[in-house]
Amino acid sequence: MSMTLNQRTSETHTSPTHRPIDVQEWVNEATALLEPHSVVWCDGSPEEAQHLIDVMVDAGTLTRLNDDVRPGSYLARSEPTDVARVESRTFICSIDPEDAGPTNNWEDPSSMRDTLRDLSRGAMRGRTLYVVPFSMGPMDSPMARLGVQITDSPYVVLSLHMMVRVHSEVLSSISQGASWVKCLHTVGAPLSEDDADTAWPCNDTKYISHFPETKEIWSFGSAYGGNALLPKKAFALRIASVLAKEEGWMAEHMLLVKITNPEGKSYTVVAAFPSACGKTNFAMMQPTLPGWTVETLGDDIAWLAPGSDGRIHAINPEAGFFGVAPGTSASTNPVAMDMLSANTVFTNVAMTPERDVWWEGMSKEVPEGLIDWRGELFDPTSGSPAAHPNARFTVKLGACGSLASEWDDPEGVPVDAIIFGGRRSTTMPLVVEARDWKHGVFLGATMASEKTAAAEGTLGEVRRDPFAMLPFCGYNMGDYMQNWLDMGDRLRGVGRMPRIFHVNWFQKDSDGRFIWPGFGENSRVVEWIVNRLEGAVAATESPIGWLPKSLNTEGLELTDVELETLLSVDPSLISADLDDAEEFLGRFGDRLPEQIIRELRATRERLSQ
Ligand code: OXD
Ligand code: MN
Repeated sequence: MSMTLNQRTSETHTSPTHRPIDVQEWVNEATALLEPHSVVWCDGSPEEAQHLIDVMVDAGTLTRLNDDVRPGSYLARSEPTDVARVESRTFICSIDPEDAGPTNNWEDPSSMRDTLRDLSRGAMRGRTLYVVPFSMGPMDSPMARLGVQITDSPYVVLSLHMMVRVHSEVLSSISQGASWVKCLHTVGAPLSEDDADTAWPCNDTKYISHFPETKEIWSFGSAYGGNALLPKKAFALRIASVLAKEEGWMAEHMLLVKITNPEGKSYTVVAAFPSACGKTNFAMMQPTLPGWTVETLGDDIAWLAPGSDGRIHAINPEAGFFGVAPGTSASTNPVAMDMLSANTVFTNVAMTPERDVWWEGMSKEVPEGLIDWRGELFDPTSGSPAAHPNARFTVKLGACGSLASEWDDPEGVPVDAIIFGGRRSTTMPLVVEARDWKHGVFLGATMASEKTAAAEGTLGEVRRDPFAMLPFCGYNMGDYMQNWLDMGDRLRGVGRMPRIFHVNWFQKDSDGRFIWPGFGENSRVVEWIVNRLEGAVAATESPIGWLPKSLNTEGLELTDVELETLLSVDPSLISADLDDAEEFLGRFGDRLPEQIIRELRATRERLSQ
C-alpha cells in the first residue's frame, strides 16, 4: 500500500466510488478552510497504523518502549496545558439555550460557527488532514451509528484505530444513504515552511462544540482524550444522547458486563458511575466469591435500545479502552495489567530506565531513575507525581483477557440490571434496590459523587451528577430524565424490565478509612443483586429503597458495626441529601419531569413515617 502521509500530494486508500458525495463535499470545504498540505483518507489497516507510528516516532510524539518488556507499545507526553477533558470549554450550541439546559455551557450556533471558522482559517497549514470513517458498534448492528472524523493529529488517528471500528466500508454505507455524524477536529497549530514541529501540537484556545440540531461536532485546540477523540464522549454520549431522545433509545455513560453465577446462569448488567469511581475495575472484576465470573463488554459507554423481544438491549459503541493508568495494579485490576502488557499507547505515564512504564499505585516501591510525565528526571521528594493523575492507556478491546464473546454481537445483550453509583463517604449505603423503574430513575437523577484529585474543583465536595451524565448530556438534562421515564412507559408490560440498583463502594469510617474492601469483593454485592433478580433473597424496606437483610461477608474482616453502617441509612443524612438534591433539581424549572418531584415527595413521606 502506498502512503502519502507528510507528502505534498493527496491520495485515497479507498476507491473513488466509495467516496460519498456529501463526505467529499465536507472534506473539500474543510480543506479550503484549514489549508492542509495533504489529505489522506484512512482505512484503519495495520499498515496505516504502522505508518502513523513511524511518523510519530520521527516527530518525537511517540517514544518506543522496550520491546522485550512492553512489545508494540509507545509512550506519548502531552503538553502540560493539554492533559484532560475541559468541561469549561465544552459547548452545546442548540438554537434555543433552554435546549442545552442549565448544566451545559451554551453558545449560539451561528456565532460559534463564526468563531470556529475564524480560528480555523489556515489552522492545518503544513499538516496532513486525515479523513477517518468509523462505525460506533458492530457495522451490521441496527444499533450502530456512523461518523467521519477529520483531524490533523496522527496521535488521534492512531487512537481512533484502537477506540472505534475504522473501516472504508463505512464510506460504502454512507454512499448507500446511511446517516453519519461530522466530527471536525484540529489541534489548531499551523506550521509555516521552516517551523520545526513540537511533539504535541495544540493551542491555548480550546473549543469542544456540539451542534445538536445538525448532529455535528467541531473541536479546536486540544489533542487529548475526549476533547479530540470525538467518537467517544462528543459523539457516543453528547450527540448520541440527542439522537437517542429523537429515536427512542438511550446513550449512557455506563460499563457493560456479563456476570455468571456458580449455577452457570448469566446476567448482563450496565453500571453508571461518574469519572474516577473505578468503572474499568468493575468492568474487569475478578470475583473473590468462588464460582462467579465477570466478563467484560465495555468500560465506559453503553447504548441501550428496545429489542424485538421487548427487552432493553445494550451494545458498547466503542472498540477499545481509554483508561486511567494511576491506581491500576496487579492487585486492583490484574486483567487490565495483563491487557497492557503489549500493543498499548500510554500517555503521560512515567518511564523507567529500561524504557518500561510506571505510575503511582502500580507498585509500592518507586523505581529509581524514573522520567516523569513531563520528560524530566523524577524527584520523589518533590511532592508531585511521576505520572499525571489523568495519565491514560489506549488499547483495543480484543486485548482484554476477560472480554465476553458477545462483544461484537449485532443484536447486543438483553439487560437484566442497571446500577448507579457514586463516591460518597457517608449517606448512601453499600447497595440499595429501587422500588420500581420510576423510583430508579429518581435515584439516577439525584446521583452524586465526591470530587477526586483528578477532577476540576474542590477535593471532597459533593457534585450532583445525574446518571453520571452531567458533562456528557447533549441536551437539557430535565428532558433527558423524561427520556428515561418514557422508556419505562414504553416497555412496561411488554418485556422483562431491568431492575435498578444504587451502590456505594466508598463509605468511610470516622478515621477516614474505606470500610468496604471493594474491587473483587464487590462480587458479594453482585451476588446479592443477582439473588434479588432471582427472587431468592428478601430485603428490608427503607425510605430510599430495598436494603439487604444480610450479605455474604464470610472471610471478610468486618465488625458488626461496620456492616450495619454499610447496609443502613441514617434518616438525617438522607434528609439533608434530599434538600441538596431538591435545590439541584430546581435548576431545571419546568423542564423537570413532574414524576421526579413526586418521587422526591414520596421519599420525604417515607422518611417522616
Ligand atoms: C472518562 C471520563 O475519561 O469519564 O471516561 O472522564
Ligand atoms: Mn467516562
